[in-house]
Amino acid sequence: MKKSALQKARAAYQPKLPIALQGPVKVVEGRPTESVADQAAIRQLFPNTYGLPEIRFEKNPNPVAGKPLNVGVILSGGQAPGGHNVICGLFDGIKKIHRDSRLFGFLMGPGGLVDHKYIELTAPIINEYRNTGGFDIIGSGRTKLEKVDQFEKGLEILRELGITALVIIGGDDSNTNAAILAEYYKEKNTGIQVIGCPKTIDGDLKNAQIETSFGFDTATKVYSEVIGNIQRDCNSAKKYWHFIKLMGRSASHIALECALQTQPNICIISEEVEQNGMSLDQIVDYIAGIVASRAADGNNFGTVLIPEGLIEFIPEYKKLIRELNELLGANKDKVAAMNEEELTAFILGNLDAANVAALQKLPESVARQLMLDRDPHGNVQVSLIETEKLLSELVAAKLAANADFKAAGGKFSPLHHFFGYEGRCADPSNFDADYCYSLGYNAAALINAGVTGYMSAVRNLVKPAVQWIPGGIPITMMMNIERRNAEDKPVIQKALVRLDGAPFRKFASLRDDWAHNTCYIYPGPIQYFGPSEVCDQPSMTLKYEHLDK
Ligand code: FBP
Repeated sequence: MKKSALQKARAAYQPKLPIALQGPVKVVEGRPTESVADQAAIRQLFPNTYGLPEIRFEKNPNPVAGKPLNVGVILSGGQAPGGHNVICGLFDGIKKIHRDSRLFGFLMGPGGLVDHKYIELTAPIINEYRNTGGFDIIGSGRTKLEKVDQFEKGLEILRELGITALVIIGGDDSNTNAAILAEYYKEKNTGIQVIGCPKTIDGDLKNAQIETSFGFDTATKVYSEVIGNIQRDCNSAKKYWHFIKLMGRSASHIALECALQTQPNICIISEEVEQNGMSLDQIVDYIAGIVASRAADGNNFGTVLIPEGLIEFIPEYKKLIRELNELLGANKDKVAAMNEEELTAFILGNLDAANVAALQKLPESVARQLMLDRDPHGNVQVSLIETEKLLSELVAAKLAANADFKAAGGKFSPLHHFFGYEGRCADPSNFDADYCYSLGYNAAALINAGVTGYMSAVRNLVKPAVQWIPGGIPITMMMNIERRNAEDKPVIQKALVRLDGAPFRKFASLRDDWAHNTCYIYPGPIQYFGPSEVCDQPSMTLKYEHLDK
């Protein structure tokens, strides 16, 4: 395979490990844990894996010889920079424990386990993928592992290959499934351990124990580079308003991080919209007000960052989505047999009148997305909703009716962008390269420690990598009960932007200045070689959150 000059140089990068993982480790157990909420219900659902202690690894001055480990690995869900390094770290970790250890990769996500599609990951394969972006080493998929027959099919192939531990690299939904699988395999006494790894560019898999999910750092740096470039372009020609939608599902972490890095004129934070009960019209008013005020100063240009999940947080649409989810969830079989026309008629005939009205106010394409498209975990596919166009059209209509805007010579020429896929497979930043490699290496240590139902956790991330603290967190500790597809389900609690958190507070204290004055920052591309303050900085979200600790 032909390689770019950077790819060749990057292949030689040796990711940094926490000092504790640089040799044999010993396990230090914390106190028994409780789930973050709904303790009685979670305990009942996970009788074999509930309440386990947190684990920390420390250097072991008296190591014992390790045994060969046969391990399986799965990449689950959306791509995130650094996934390959998790696998490389896992491979190196199990080989360090015993040179005869073997790693098997299940192909195209959890479906590979169920369908028995796999490859053995050997050193020549692993070496091709060190420090590279993408999930192409084994592919990824969104099959939801939740049924007993899937667990049993998985068990067949795990037994056939002599695999005694499975590592699932995924987001909140995939790690929830990892916990369910761990419980099942423990209950059945299969001897198979299941370990999760916190992946997602969205940054919403974090809590008191997991400081950040991997991929967030690189993806937001890529988006911020491009937003910075757009800002420089728009500040040069001074004639366009750029409406930029950013991935992130429900949470606005990506938009907030990019705002902190680039200082746009406007950034909407969905969680704030919800807290303030803002209607779509009020959001449009807010944006149009800033466009008009900049126009009055002769600035007919600007940037607006929009989190992709915004619509789910506008109260009238939140209500609508909740009723839609209940309706579709409660009629799964009936709905599966309907064509699009029948389904639309069924939905419109069964929603309450206020929700039908809310739906009918939306452009047809947006209404269609809300009604019809769900991913296998039941999430609305917000990345497909063109919120950036919806908002700019409504802002244009508002400004057309604004006499002062016209009198001030105001002009409004919007351009639209959606950044998501551009950043998900970028070569990992040094931070993500080190973090991911450490997560994988740490997962090997968890396997060697014999635990199951744990998430690989590496903490103290604002410090240099050698000072990071490796260990494991029982996944049940992060769980609560939520309503999904018309049923109460145990799930890992999603982390939304906290309005009382330092990253948001910083943004809120500066945004008026950014709106009216032009304060753009141009972060430039990710740097891999050079001074540490340029190459090794963690995200601003992580740094500000650390101030809250
Ligand atoms: P995960 O939650 O699986 O990490 O997905 C991240 C994400 O990139 C979201 O930001 C986005 O909404 C979604 O995937 C897009 O899904 P798809 O890759 O199926 O188009």
